[in-house]
Amino acid sequence: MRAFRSLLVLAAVPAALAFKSQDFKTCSQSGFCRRGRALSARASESPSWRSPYSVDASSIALSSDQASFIAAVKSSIYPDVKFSLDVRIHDDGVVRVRMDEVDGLRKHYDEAASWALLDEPKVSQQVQWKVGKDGVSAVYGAKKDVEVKVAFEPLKVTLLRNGKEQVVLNNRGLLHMEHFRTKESVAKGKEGIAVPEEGLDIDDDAQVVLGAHPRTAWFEGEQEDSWWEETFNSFTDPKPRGPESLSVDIDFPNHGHVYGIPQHATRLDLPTTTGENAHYSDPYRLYNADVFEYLADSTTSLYGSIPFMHAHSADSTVAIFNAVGSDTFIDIGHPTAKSSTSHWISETGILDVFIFPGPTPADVFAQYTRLTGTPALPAHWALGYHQCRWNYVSSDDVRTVQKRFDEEDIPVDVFWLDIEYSEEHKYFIWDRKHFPDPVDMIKDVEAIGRHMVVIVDPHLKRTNDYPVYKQATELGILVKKGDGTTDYEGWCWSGSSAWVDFFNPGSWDWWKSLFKTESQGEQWSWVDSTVDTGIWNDMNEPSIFNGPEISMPRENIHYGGWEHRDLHNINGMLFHNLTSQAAMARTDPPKRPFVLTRSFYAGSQRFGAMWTGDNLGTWEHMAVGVKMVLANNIAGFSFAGSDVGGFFGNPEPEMLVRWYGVGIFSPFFRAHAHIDTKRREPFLLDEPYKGIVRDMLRLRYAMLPVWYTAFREASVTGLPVVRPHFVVFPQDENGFSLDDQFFVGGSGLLVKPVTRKGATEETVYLPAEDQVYYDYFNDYAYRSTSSKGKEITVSAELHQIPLFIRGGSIIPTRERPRRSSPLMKRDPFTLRVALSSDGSARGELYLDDGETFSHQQGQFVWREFAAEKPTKKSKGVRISSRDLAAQKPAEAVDHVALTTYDSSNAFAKDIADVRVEKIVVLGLPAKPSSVTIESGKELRWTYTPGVASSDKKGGTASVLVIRDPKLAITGDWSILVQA
Ligand code: NBV
Repeated sequence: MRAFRSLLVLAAVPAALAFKSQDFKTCSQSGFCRRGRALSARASESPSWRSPYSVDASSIALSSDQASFIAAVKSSIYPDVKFSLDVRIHDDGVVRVRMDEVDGLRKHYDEAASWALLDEPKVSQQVQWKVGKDGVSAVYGAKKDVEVKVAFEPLKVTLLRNGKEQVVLNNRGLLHMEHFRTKESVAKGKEGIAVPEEGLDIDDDAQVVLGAHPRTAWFEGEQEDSWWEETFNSFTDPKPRGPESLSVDIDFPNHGHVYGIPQHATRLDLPTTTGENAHYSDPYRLYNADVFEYLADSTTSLYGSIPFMHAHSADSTVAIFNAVGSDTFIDIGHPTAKSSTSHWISETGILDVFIFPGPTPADVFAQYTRLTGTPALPAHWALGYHQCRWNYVSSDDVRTVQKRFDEEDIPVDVFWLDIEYSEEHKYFIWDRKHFPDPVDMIKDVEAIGRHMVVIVDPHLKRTNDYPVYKQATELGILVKKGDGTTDYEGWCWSGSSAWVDFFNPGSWDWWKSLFKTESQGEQWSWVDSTVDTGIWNDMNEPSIFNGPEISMPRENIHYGGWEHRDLHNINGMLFHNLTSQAAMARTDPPKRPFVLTRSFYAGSQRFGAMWTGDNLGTWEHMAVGVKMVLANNIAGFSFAGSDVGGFFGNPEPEMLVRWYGVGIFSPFFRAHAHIDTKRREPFLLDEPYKGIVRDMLRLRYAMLPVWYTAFREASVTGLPVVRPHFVVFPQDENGFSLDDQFFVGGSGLLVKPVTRKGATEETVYLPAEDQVYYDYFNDYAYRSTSSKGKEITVSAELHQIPLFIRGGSIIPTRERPRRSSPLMKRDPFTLRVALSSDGSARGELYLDDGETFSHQQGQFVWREFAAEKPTKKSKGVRISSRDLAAQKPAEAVDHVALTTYDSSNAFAKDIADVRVEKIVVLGLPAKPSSVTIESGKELRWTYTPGVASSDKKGGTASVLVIRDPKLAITGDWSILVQA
């Protein structure tokens, strides 16, 4: 009945079911992209092509501290149009290059960075620009090895390290900012330029070369291609402002790999879109879109956009962030195996590019997240398992599902409600027939520390009996049609709908007040929810069934008079941002909010989690989901996952089991399914599948300390929670294209989830280093060598996941099976000490209350475990625990640099009785003669010697198990193993 109801809604939606990838533009169907690519084609066909843009040397104005400069830029093509250039170097060496049109007919959208950035970065006081004859340059960096050069003619910005070019802007002369013009001036031919019959060309002196039969044409192409209007399918975009696109080439000489620019369903090491052997014919597109049944291998745009790209080689990592919020296409090429090119074509906006000098991946993460923010430290429970479905249809349904999990002893932390909880898709308003007791239902779920997440979509049903819509209308905060005054109306789940303009500050406090769980008097608020209810933001691209490309008409008007086209890619982030603030504003002091978003932009990592949208239940989607999560992680947004099981379709048990194997190693771990699919909660599986999934879930829960510790690190340093090989081993060329195996934080855990049907074995690449890698489950020790790394083949039957501990790591786990993560709060720890080839190891553990911000006031525990040889020649080991927080208080937690740390803070005291119950030492070279704690007291232990393989290249490691050493997890201690 419920499914039927939603199908009725679907049936009422004209185009809803038809949306397929052909409903989205390719480059050749998009005027500005055609113009951008045509420019690039003309440039590459003409050997004498030179950029028409140059800096007017006489206009250079250094700031009083000489740390930045502005200059006038002109184009030889349009001598009457003026541009300004602003170049500055931040404290941490990041270079920002801005160029805008001056005194134009209108303003280009220049606010993208202000939404993405945490705050205005500080300009370095150490840098001094030198103005020369041909350009301006600055040398900086601790070793004075970085140089930025801004060449005057043509305009070119180059970042060099040790004299070597790393990033070059306008290297190929594709920079072009279409100036604003009027139809009239164009009609009069006033702004035309003369071009020869054989096409436009520019000689070495940046002069337009006139052919024998000149005729008027445009730098943008010989015709006015989609300048004033553009039709796609049945939609016509009136483009009232005319052409205003922006093209810029950004090249990375000396870097053979580029990564990033999520979200695309493709490989991590981005394949080419240009050049003779281009892998894809269409550029990567960034235009947030709800693509129905998206392809598992494509450059088409998806739900979110992060215009941030890494370029990598064995000796350097650099990156760029192109702060633009409009539709953007990106061509990628590798003119040689060791260099990369990129060409960015955006519909609107100013040039605002940040260049990150690296030189390592870790440096780039620090530089990028200093700018756009580190991922928020999630609530601890949010790292548990999330059970979702479109839809759990009633309170009873929710209660039954929860009961079944408990009966089968399957751990779960969160139950989700999709859109059918609401009355007529008026979000916040419960369908009382099926959910008569929402608060009681939520409280039942919360009883053992579990949580509910409820969906709140951005489309508001246009009916005055919906207080949210009514108030938004009265406040005048809805997105307007192209006329700038009439509220825009579109079609979505709720039928005829309107959208709040979150760019309007007038909407912010109102939106926050809606989520208050106490009555707000006149003002409507969500009293039928709890302060711990998590929120799910879907459809925020925005998805609009009857809109162009299933979204909002580009000519719609937002606050400040900006067109939707200017800020389309930022729109979803604002909804997420405000919802996350609203969730936080429910209590004082606030709790950490949990808000999941489908649409995102650079900076979204500050507001919660994302998922990869409506994937299909296919092996290809399972595999590409891993790559997409990695791509998001290296783009600053770590809290990412894909729908386990696949959203569409009915996965067979083998596929579902493998998908759980992927899910338990995703930062965000949620199973979800379309309304038309069969129920597939893990308790419904037959044996052996059910048992395997239960074991996998228990493994996830056992490893929560590792995940939480990784999230702490991400929230402070910006290092991703899941890390591909190039991040961990930036010099190991064999790993640069690897995207089906990865490391979990800095823990030393290396995993390769199995995503192939019928697999019984997997090959795993062990990085080029002299190191031992231990199989997590059977302690087999594989040795890798520094010269070339090693490919190993391991058993990967359905119940197995290739998982290794890198020698030199200490892994803290909690091994008692529980029904939910809050029940583990006082559980003891196991430490797995995986000795490196030189007999040492280290690891970290971070703990706090998992739900408030008290950690920012020093309420937390951050420990370091170390294993070292007591003496150089010893075959034994000393294992110790020390207080990392006391050593590095300033680096301990996000957002505040603590000056001191009090190890007897209330949180630490509260868990003072939490013990280490077991220590497992892998790879000890000899049987111990004694195992004692400092006081000399002998501990209980057993030792199983290692067994060398016949080729002596590996073998099962020796295992020493120390039982119940009666040590506090918060305490300083050391254990001496003598051998
Ligand atoms: O709200 C219904 C679904 C949701 O289950 C899914 O996760 C979202 O990605 N939503 C999309 C809308 C309709 C999808 C066909």
